[in-house]
Amino acid sequence: MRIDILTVVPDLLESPFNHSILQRAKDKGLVEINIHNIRDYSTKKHKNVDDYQYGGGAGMVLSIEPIAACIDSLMSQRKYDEVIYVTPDGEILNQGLCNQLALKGNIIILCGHYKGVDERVRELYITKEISIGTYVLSGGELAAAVLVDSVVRLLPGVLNDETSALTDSFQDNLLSPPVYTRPPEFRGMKVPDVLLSGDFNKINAYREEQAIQRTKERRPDLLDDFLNME
Ligand code: 6GU
Repeated sequence: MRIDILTVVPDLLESPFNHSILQRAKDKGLVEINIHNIRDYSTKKHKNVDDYQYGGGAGMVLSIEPIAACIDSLMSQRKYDEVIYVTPDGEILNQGLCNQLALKGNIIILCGHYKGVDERVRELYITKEISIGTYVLSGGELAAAVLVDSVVRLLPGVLNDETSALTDSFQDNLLSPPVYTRPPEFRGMKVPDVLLSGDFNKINAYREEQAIQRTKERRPDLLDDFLNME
């Protein structure tokens, strides 16, 4: 998978992809992530990338020209499956959408800033608009980092244990059960006996029951979907 991210604050995307699972995915050649500074595509004297909005009102708007120049350049080099704009008025990201995006080859992600981008950018290039939740961030960069992380970890070969993404919270519409490691007892708090029993049928039954219990308590909205799936 190849991901090209367009931003006016490339520094914000310096670190998130250089550690842990994402770094390993890059090292293995499973994903290539390129950050593009929209400012590099400005033809203005002071490399401006934004302007006042027509009709008045507070806040600057990202101009279409430098964004178009950057996207046109990328599109002249290869075909893209999606051009995603991360924006608070997009479709809310969930595991199902992550799974779909993990099947794509090349994607562009455009990060908004200030009051957003000129509407014509959306009309001309954008194929999908994604929000990471019902709250406002200062810009799209942190949302893009969340999106990339949640998708890249699903690419085959990224996680060590191929089953481990399958047992993630949400993959079956259930939250994950509690987990424990050594020691078996800490300040009188014991690991549940069943997990030490070595009986895998019992352990699996315990985990499913705990997952359902947890989902019932914390996310009853998910449980309805789980029960409809069974
Ligand atoms: Cl994608 N962008 C911004 N600026 N705020 C958000 C968001 C995106 N998703 C949730 N809040």
